[in-house]
Amino acid sequence: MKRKLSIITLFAVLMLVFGSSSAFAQYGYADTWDDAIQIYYPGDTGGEASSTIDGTNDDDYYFMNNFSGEDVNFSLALYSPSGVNYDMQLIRVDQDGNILKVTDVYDYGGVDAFGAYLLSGQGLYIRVHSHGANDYDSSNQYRLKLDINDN
Ligand SMILES: [Ca+2]
Ligand SMILES: [Ca+2]
Repeated sequence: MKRKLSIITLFAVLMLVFGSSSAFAQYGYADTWDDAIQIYYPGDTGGEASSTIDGTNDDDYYFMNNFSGEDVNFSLALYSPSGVNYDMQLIRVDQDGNILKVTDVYDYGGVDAFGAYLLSGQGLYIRVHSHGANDYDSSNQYRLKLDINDN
């Protein structure tokens, strides 16, 4: 377990180094795990976030924290701005930060949707990223919507 943690820490440090290099300096919002915007705590009924993707290397990380909650059935929907296509990657982790599962959400085009359970003791990173080389728009925001469904 210690070894896994240190690999993840190294990964985070590498992401920080890349995130702070000049090529990506203009991004600066939720670019790494450490900067993830938390959109869910146990007991929340839903959440929403919006921002821009400024380039093909710009990532925006969000986080659902269910470390102390009950199992929840959730739905995510990502609405890309008109004319561009963004996708979601989901990274499920345990309380020690170990990666349990990585899921690339199927690309439906301008609106992607995904539903699943987030078990008690788990967290979920949501990485919003561009689909293709020309899929970014620093002027118009995407919208990420989280719904918590009745179990
Ligand atoms: Ca970003
Ligand atoms: Ca998409």
